[in-house]
Amino acid sequence: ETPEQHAAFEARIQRGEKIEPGDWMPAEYRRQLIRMISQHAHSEVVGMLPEGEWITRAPSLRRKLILMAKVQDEAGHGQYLYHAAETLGATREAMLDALLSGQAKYSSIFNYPTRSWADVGMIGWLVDGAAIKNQTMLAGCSYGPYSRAMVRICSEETFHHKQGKEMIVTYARGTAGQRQMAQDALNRWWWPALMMLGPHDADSPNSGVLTRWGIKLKSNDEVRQQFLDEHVPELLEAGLSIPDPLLHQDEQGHWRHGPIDWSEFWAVVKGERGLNRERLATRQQAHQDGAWVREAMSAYAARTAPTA
Ligand code: FAQ
Repeated sequence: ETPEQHAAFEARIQRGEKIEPGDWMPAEYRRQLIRMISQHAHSEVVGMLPEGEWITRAPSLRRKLILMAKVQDEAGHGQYLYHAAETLGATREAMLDALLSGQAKYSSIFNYPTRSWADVGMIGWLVDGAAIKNQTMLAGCSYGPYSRAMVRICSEETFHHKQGKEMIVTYARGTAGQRQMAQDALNRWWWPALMMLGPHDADSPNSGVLTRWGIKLKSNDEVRQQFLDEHVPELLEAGLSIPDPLLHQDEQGHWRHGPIDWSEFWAVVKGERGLNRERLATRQQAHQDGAWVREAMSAYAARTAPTA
């Protein structure tokens, strides 16, 4: 890596150009993107599990069809993202090994349990809502394949967000039991949803370089603020109460939250709290169950490969 190559790269970033797979890039730019995109892919794949558990227990055929389509979308998102990471030289095998062996990170939010049907709606409203805020920003990022994957993923997640909101608003206006179920889901998902957008800016070691190279266009706290300003009024309008006694609006009209329990966040990220072990066991089993498909595909590919 020469200083001239670095200078030319920085100038391209300054001009707002997209960096494409064959282009020269600093090793650290490549490393950061592989880290972030593979973690994101793993999150989509593990993200199928909390909601997937409810497919057989959906309360109507309509809700069941919507949930099946949503979970299938998450699998597709994982695929686009693994492909985007592959354009940087990461291999699918290495990424899957890292996930299955527990070395790789994936979003903290998917280590929380889904205890009731309303959790499915609350994930759509809050988790997809937070993911969209983060990913709309990433759709403008400097790496072409990642930014383009985000455009499609965000449009699909907008449907997920709407179905979640529609479900929770329906229950919030329903019977006392349904209202209680929606409120209970909000009580459990509110803080994890705020945490999933990452540590405060002062405690975010990767943000500096990601911002400088146009990968992150907004900081963790800026995205969290956008999430709050959109979601707080809508949840209150639905008649739900937010489990934060210090939540208030400042003079500029922004919603401000009380202190976040980051010790819980780090314990969940490290797998010391929550369902990390169960999630990985389910993924390992699924991988094992799919072995025959991989073997059949390799055998077919070997048989149909053109002979020299
Ligand atoms: N969970 O320096 P920062 C979805 C780690 S997709 C676990 O601030 P950065 C769709 C971070 O990796 C949700 N670890 O990191 C869906 C780093 O550790 P490392 C996933 C976390 O990268 C919906 C360390 O903390 N979305 O929900 C988390 O600048 C419904 C220091 O943090 C993406 O992955 C966390 N929440 O900012 C599916 C989007 N936060 O790697 C199913 C792409 C931070 O140095 C159902 N990623 N850490 O060892 C990003 O935008 C960024 O990576 C952030 C973190 C914003 C997540």
